[in-house]
Amino acid sequence: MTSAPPADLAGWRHVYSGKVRDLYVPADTADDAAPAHLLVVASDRVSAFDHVLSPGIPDKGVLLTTLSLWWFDQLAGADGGRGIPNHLAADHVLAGDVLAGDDAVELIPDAVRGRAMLVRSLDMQPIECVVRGYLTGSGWAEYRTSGTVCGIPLPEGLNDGDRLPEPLYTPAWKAPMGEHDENITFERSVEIVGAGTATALRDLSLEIYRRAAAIAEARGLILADTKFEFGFDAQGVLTLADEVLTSDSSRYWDAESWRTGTTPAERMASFDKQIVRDWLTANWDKQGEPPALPSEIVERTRERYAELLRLLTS
Ligand code: Q0Q
Repeated sequence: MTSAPPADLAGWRHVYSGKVRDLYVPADTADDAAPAHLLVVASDRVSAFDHVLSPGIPDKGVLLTTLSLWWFDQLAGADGGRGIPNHLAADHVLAGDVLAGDDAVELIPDAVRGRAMLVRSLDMQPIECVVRGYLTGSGWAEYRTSGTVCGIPLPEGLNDGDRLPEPLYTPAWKAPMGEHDENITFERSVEIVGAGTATALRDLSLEIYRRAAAIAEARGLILADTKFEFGFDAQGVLTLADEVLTSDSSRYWDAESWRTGTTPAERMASFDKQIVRDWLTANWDKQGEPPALPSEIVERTRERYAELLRLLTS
């Protein structure tokens, strides 16, 4: 289980840790240089309410990375060549090979095989591209008080878990590492990245959501909401980056439960951290450090991650 600190990886230098992932550059990268490739490593760490929880979820890193890789492939292979370009290095080779242009960088080390992505280094855009197909979470909280989501007016009379009339693009400005992202309007995103890029981010995000939601629906799942990150590659192509459509970046519900359930909890039988969030809400006053997760919650969460992967990819 990898809730341990970032691994020492031969050929790579650890440069940053988020709550649940660690970022590496090739070991011989000069401090002021921009490498051609990066290694994004997913841990078994799980976070909720801005805290990294203990213990980690066994195999979470592998389960979520496997799902991300599957989605990148699904989205890249669209009909008629309208695939979504992504940041994965060519054919995502395994350890033992070498990569042209990076001085024979040792590729994905055995220690993180299965939970690491070898990616092309992009000029990342400071916009978290959130798409909401259903009303829940922070969107439901805002709607209850103001009838809007991220300032966008919605019809009256919607309930928690309801499908929105149309998928909503609700961007956030990516604050410096460790600070909170800030919900912004599309117009504000234009001010930050320019009209062309802001429009491309919106249109790509809505297109990817629609394609992914249709794929999920065909497998009995609802993609309630998700978030994407993009960057420009060396050829100036806006490219899908980060992780994609995992339980850490998305909410998935069981479609049958959503149709037949009578309470929000029944309707929104999640495949993400909701089990953890619900347990913490019932067992922690949100003050100080959160309590350790009981083994039953850890195992149920692991099972949901594994079930989501099975439902989508098998
Ligand atoms: C990049 N991150 C995420 C992160 C903490 C990863 C920088 N292709 C790329 C990517 C990607 N993905 C990034 N930068 C340049 N090119 C991704 C948010 C944060 C740990 C791991 N940070």
